[in-house]
Amino acid sequence: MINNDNNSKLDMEQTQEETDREGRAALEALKAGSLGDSVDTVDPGAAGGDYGADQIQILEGLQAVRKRPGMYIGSTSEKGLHHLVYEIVDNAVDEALAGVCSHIIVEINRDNSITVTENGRGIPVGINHKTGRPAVEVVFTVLHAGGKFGGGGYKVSGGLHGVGASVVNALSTWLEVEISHEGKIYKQRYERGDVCYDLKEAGTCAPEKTGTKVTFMPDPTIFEQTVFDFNTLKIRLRETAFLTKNLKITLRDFREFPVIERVFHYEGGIKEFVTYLNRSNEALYPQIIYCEGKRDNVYVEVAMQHNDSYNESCFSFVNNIITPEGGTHVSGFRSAITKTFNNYARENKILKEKDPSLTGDDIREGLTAIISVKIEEPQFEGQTKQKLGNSEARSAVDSVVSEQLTYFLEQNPQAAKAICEKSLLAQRAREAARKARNMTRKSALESTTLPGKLADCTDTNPENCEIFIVEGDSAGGSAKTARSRATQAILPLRGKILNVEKAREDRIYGNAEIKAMITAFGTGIHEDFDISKLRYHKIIIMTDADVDGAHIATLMLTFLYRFMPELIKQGYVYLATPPLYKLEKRNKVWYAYTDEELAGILNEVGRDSSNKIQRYKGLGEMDADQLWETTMDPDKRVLKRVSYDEDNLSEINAVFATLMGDKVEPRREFIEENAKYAENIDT
Ligand code: TTJ
Repeated sequence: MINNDNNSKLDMEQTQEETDREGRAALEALKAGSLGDSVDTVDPGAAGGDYGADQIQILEGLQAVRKRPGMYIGSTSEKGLHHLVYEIVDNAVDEALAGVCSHIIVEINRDNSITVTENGRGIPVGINHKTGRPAVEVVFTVLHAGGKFGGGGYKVSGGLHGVGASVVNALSTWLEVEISHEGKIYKQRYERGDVCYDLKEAGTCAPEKTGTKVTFMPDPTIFEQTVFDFNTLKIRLRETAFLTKNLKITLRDFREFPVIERVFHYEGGIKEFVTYLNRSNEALYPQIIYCEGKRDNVYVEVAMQHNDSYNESCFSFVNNIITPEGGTHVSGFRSAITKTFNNYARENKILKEKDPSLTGDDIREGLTAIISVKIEEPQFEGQTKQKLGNSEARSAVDSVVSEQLTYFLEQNPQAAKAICEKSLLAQRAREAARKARNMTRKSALESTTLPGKLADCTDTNPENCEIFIVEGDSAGGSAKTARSRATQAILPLRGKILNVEKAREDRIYGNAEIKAMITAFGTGIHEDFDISKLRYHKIIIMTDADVDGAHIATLMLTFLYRFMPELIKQGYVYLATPPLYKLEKRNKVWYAYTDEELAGILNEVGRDSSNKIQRYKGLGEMDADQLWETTMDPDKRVLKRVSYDEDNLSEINAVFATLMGDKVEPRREFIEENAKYAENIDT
């Protein structure tokens, strides 16, 4: 494949065919890349399981973990399964942070076990005096022993992380650890957390070699499923590498032939993270602003750069763990940049005396930033314990950023001017948006007048209600005829909706299709968003099973993600799956939703000339009865729930920017990377 800069002009030109291919591949890649989808039958109550006092037993050691795995790793879903890997890797990253480990290798073995190898000091093999057992055995068999003995360092103690290697051991059918130390290799094996044999010498190695290797097999009787996802690990390990500059992380998948290998190694750390996040946007200035320092035992690192979009993409981390709800470190960052830019703008007469100050929102328009703090004893607050509470983190970030950003602006007047000018435009646009929004609120949100095109349902209990967002007036007509009037509402959209990735708020509020959706949902948006006002508990995007349909679905998801992310996060958003084929044979009818399914049906009924196969190109080709039967009937349809994992926020954000932005090359790269998942629909 040709890949050089001289060709980039040519690459920008795309044929219609390529654009079409992309449309569909993009939605599939979006699903594969970060927005998971799952099938309708989700029972949120099933995971819990209540237990009364009489059932509470005193459990010893690791048996407690096996009895209540969710308490230690959050869940036994795919997410919990992957936590096992992060738990082991985090121990190795701690070594890297201590400056004694430079390379971590994570391998998915053919049998779906995981091997983590690192070149740190090696877990101590000497006898731990409290227990009389080798320290390594204590690490793997005693709950909350943690991985470290003495010596400060920034340990992870928030959320679900830092529960310790013993939890991984307890939830594995077997686990083996090998430590290289002073020319010897020490080894121990455990099964379901129990020691199989005492720590033994199992070979020799070069005398200067040190390190730890852990291999574990997740227990299939604990987890819903035990197949590791390469992509999930890739996203997380790439992030870990960005957050730990100079650490090299290699990920290999031995289940594939040839073996897949990815290496993540960033000398620039979070500076490169910002470059990566901005890869699909035009930067406003070439520099990455970087601030680093230590105050009050809080180590602060911030990297940022504005792009020419209107979205803010700031991500914060505490001890390498993402904090989706922010906290004191983020408020310190925000107050520092608001203060510093206003000071600069006033001093340089960009803001006149009478001008109102820039708001934080104005300054953060188009800002991509990583805020990373390391702190010895992080305190997490809030309902989900994800919000940093330490007040010293606020003052530390504020101080480091104020000081170094002031210096940067003085040294880089062109970048400073570009940011101030963008912020001023944002200020004006925001004023216009406020007016537009107030109009929207008056004409639509505050009044009870629902959009004219909405065919609402009669039931008023949102839990029972669903709304189909349907592509095109004609399919909308069939859907209105087909629907179950009591609980199903239909909102037809004309043509493609506005790409919110490329528009400022004032234009967005002026868009009729978007206004109709906002009013129909009932929740409002942004700071006015109130999920308790949601009028339907299922928002179902129903588009043609072709390239345009996929593009419209992606536009819809982009709008929802940017304006009402909570709807996706809480699982209210679904994709309908209309069939691709109809097969008629001797007055009987089958519908197939994939090529494989069609092949399966044909194998069953026989391939002969009495088969009448119809390939559906759009919803419009089905009459109301067919549409009901195949796509809308709650008893027969398949819905895909769109969801995302907050741990992957930065990736999801960049994915939308990539899919909906102007740059062709990053989009092509993204789709190619996820092509494995996309190719089967690209026919
Ligand atoms: C503790 O202080 C003395 C030197 O060794 C320190 C230590 O614990 N090092 C250590 C732990 N290196 N590597 C680990 C480790 C690596 C993996 C992959 C998994 C676990 C549980 C620990």
